[in-house]
Amino acid sequence: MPPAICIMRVVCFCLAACLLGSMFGLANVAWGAERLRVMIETDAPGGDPDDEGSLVRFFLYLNEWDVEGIFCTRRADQSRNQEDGQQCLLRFIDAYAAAWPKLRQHAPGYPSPEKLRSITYAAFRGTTARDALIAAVDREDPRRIWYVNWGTNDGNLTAMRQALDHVKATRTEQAYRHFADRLCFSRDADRTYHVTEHIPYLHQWVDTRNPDRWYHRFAPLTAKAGGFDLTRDVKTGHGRLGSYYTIPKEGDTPGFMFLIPNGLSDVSHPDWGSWAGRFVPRTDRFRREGFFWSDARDQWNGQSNRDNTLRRWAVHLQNDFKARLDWCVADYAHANHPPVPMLNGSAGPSPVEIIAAPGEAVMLSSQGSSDPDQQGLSCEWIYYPEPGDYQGDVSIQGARSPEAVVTLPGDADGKRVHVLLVLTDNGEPALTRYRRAVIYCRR
Ligand SMILES: [Ca+2]
Ligand SMILES: [Ca+2]
Repeated sequence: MPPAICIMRVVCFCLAACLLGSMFGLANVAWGAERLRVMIETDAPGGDPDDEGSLVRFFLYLNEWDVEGIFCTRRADQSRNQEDGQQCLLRFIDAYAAAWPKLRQHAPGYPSPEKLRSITYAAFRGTTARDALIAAVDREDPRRIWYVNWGTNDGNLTAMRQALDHVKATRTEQAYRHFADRLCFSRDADRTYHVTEHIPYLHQWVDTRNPDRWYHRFAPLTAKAGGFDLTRDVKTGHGRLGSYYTIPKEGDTPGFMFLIPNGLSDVSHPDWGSWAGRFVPRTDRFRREGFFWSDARDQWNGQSNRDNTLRRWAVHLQNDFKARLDWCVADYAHANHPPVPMLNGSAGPSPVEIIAAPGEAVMLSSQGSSDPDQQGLSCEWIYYPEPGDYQGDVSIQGARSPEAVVTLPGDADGKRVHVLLVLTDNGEPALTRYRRAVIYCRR
């Protein structure tokens, strides 16, 4: 088929896929359509100072979401440095305030320090945190809230549990279940002061901790990726916020990394892969539709293991962190900004859905992709079998060209094939964004 006809066919199929998406389970794709509502709960400044590393990274991505709550669980007598959790967070917000004028030059959407102060709550004292969470869930907004728990201090109830307990005690069973269904939860809930008894009613749950302590793998897999150097790239020369970074562990970081709309992640599909790794449906007692945990494996560089689900993106995510630390202190002209990929004429981070017949050649094009710094761009097209349901080989011609041709196997009828566009600029550090083609093979 001549390329022009093939492109037209792909465009037509894209439109058809949009119309028919729900038939194929491809509806409800969240990216591009809306900013996520996000809340975090942190046990900073605990005996383990790793939350303070995660906080540095989290603050640098605040432009990506509508953050509506920061809940602190440590009392002063439970902290390692005599400040309670709220005081710790206010200290971080002061450091963010110093960087805010610069950050705003680099990307829209960074909330004001005043806004952040107004949504930072002490969950260990009174009912203000609980009530704020309830009010946010009750607010008229079609979007659900992602509640990312970075650990709740022993003996203190998580704010989410306080809210759910209260709603359960004061509303009808139906109203309680509706309330719980407005929440998506990230990280673990194993212990009783977490939300185990409410878990069955939550809309979605991505456990970035279990099984086998996946959260302990973040630092070993990323800390030195691409020559990353904590002292040089974070703790010195990048302002007060970077200087607050503690230890390279960031066990809670995966809890929000998969929420970053970089074209790779899709919150509706944690099993598609992200900067937190890839997640699969649970197989334990919490097995239920919409519940995932960290038990995926990727075949990559000749090996199949769980680390690959994160390791394959480690350089990209650390370079992105590095650039954002530069944003804290540099003017726009003296820092790098990520490229903006286009896939088959479509902008935004959402996947492009294509329907094509088995045996057909599908053209994928990055034409129209750009870089805000006018840097050169390199394209890579990756067949990513694990998120799809066709496990055999798929050939890609032009895998390092701006346009590629994917030949669908003859025996892929009824299967979905995932192909990623990985677009990297040649700035310093080199930055990467992605687009995903989900090709549904159908005769
Ligand atoms: Ca923690
Ligand atoms: Ca750039």
